[in-house]
Amino acid sequence: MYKRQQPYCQAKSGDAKHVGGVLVTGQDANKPVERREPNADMTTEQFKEAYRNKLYSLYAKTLEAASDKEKYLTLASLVRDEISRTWLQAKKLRAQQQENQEKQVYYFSIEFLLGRMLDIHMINLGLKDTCERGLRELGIELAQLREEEEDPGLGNGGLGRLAACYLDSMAALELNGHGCGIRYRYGLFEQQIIGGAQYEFPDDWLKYGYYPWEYRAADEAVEVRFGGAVRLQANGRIVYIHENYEAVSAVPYDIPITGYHNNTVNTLRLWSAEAELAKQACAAGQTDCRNTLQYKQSLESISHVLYPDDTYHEGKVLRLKQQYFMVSAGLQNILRDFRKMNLPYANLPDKVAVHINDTHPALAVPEMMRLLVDEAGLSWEDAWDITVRTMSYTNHTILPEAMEKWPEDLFRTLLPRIYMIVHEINERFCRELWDKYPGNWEKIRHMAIIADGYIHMAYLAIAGSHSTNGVAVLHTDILKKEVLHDFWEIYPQRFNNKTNGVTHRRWLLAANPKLASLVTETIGEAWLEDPCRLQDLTQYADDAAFQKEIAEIKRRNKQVLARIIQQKNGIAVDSDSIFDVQVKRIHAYKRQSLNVFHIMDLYQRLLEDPDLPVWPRTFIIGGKAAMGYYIAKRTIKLINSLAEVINNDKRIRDKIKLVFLANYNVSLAETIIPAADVSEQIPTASREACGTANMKFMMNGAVTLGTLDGGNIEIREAAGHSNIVTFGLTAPEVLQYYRQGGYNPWDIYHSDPRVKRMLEKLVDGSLSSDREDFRAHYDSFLHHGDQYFVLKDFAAYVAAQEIINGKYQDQKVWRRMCIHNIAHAGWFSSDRTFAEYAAEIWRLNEAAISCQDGCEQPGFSPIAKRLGTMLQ
Ligand code: 26W
Repeated sequence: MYKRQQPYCQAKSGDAKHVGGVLVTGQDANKPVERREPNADMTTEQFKEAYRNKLYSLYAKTLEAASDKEKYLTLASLVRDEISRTWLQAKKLRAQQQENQEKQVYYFSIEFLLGRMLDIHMINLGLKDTCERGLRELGIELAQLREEEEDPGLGNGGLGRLAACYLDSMAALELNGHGCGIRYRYGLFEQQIIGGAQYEFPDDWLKYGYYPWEYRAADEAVEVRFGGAVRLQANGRIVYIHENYEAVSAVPYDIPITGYHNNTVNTLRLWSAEAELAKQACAAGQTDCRNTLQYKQSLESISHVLYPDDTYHEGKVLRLKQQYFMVSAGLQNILRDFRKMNLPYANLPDKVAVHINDTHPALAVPEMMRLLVDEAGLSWEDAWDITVRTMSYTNHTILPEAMEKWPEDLFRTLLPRIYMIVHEINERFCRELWDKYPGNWEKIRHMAIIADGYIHMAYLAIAGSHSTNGVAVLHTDILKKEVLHDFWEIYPQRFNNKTNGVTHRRWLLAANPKLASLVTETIGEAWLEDPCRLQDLTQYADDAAFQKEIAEIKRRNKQVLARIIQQKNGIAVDSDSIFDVQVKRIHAYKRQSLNVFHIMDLYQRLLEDPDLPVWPRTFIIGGKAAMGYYIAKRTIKLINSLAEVINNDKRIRDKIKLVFLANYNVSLAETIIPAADVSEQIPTASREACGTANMKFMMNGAVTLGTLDGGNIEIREAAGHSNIVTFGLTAPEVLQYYRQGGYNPWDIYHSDPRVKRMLEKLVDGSLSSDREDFRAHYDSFLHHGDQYFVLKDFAAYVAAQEIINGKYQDQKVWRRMCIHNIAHAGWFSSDRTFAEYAAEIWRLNEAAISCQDGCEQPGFSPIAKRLGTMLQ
């Protein structure tokens, strides 16, 4: 019989520890570790007092008169005050410790999909319960205010959200980790479904500004130069003079990233392009001012909008400008801070780690070279050695169309000095290859950073950094064996795997508070700091009472989602039906079409036999399609057309419903994922690098229905083969077909009547009055070779769905599967992933590494201990 447990162990003090990311030694070390206990000192009364005063000072309004937006901003400003206090302390400490400041990591990413911040800050600062209670006593529901917060869509999908989860883990692990990105004026478009089709609207997320979550640091602005030309001047050594360039001001906006129950506040610095200098140039008569406004706009357009594409490299010059803008501003800022330490540049790799999140920030390699050679006067060799030891790179996709390569002339025109440096890097790299493979021009041309008029950014990132990692075991394997094989051959020690993770604080504690408190009641709260302790739940997997509580919480989360579906789509869904969910960007390789084909087949079978023994099912699909991605946009239309038919066909007596939820983003995910029974993770094996939503579903007790691809494989290993349902071609089989062919979709068309019937329905008008509406799909499956094996995996997928249907109807079995998934989800916390990056790539906490084999001996800081234990 399970019963409530006491909270687990307190942190033990050692002779060195970290406070706010700074190593404290000697006498201070003996002061007890001041973990930020939940703001025990702020009482509910004090909160209510502070809240009223803040409301008066901000809006001179009484509670009754205030709008929800004002009530939200009042609470958020109170939280900001708390953050500022902690941040100031951390900054002061860091300034004091200038010399032996701990190594800092800077995570460069062109996307950060943060989501809303209020809840996470309140949880991390230990304020949530007090605020929620105080607000309720003031007659205000926190849930009501939550909706007032903007959800900054500064990312497309997996890559951007991963960066945000990592920021949260860096702060939770009290690591000195900072983000560097762009403060886009407009984030990822807002998706509206009109007539079943996707329409895009500007994401005007800054219409009310982003107070209180950002701090403008205008005094730390830097200049970034574009265009112009480079003149060489020999005075003792070659000096490269960049002239007639266009100068843009990069103005930083700092977003505080709070750590969980500690005194850490890290910084996400987002750079905004402002044409301050343009005005000065105009005033100084350097530029003609007639169209200064236009000029100003053209300069500021750099940080105007996020490129809404997450798999197709378009090669637009503005995108290259964005990449250089972010990288140059970030690195100038880092070297400016480093110079304050008065250390030789040779020590830079001991004090700074720069991480390149996919190839988008790969210009960090040549820009660091420019700053070290041109500005700091180092030799090329010294600069290169420092650059390689400072930089590390993560690859997030093997899709050829996503691999960035820039036309040489465009690159040279926009970045003349950087082009020269990349040219020199390539020269030296090819010479290194020549030594290894004398005479083998083919291989050298194939690996060259500059080849066939293009600059291959992945090759530049690999050559210019000491670590290249994939994001799941299978993905890293495919990088080594296939996509980057030649590079793995020459740099085997640089390649490593870091399987993705997600922050359990947002995706379980904040998104599913009822489940989180049941878990804490059952096994104590140790899982909050060490998510692997969730494993203690396995002993309750067959406990009827515990199973009942888990099922009850899921049912209530489903009722919440059902209400939202009613509001947004006007569809009544049965919250006792199986909630079968596929939410992610719309992409052919993610195979939303396979999901649609199963639904079409099930619908057909129900028409033929309305008493078919299937448990009622609600299919929920969500996701944005890149604006120029025709077939992805058609897929959204197909889903909505099918939904129209199914949801209004009384003959199947509401046994199945299909819902497309519009404008899928972080906040919607936080409501959908806790309500899911089935997590659809069905990409063509080998195509999905890892996936991270799959981990979030697992953490919330959904059962994965998936192919053996990316993170699904490791989820199966962790949860156990009987707690997941897998199907379909494996990655080696798919790669084999891509290598040697041998797959003809017509074989399936002719051998499986279900497939034939479905494909004909795409073009016979049963789904849309315009028979051409889904012609592109029909052709992609039959006339363009069904690139992603949708027809090939159809039969296995339908069979797997049958298994799900069977298992769900035995709730004892199903609930055990849910509990095992929650219990084994701890390893997929981004805290574990981050401890690995910190120890194995950035070597942040040398201490942590050496404590892996037993942290008991004295002298290991609590953080080192935490990192050490994480890595066991
Ligand atoms: C140039 C356009 C572009 C933009 C973004 C190309 C590629 C990207 C991203 C790398 C795409 C992306 O988000 N990849 C996803 O990254 C996740 C985090 O590692 C993985 O879990 C997903 O499998 C992968 O698709």
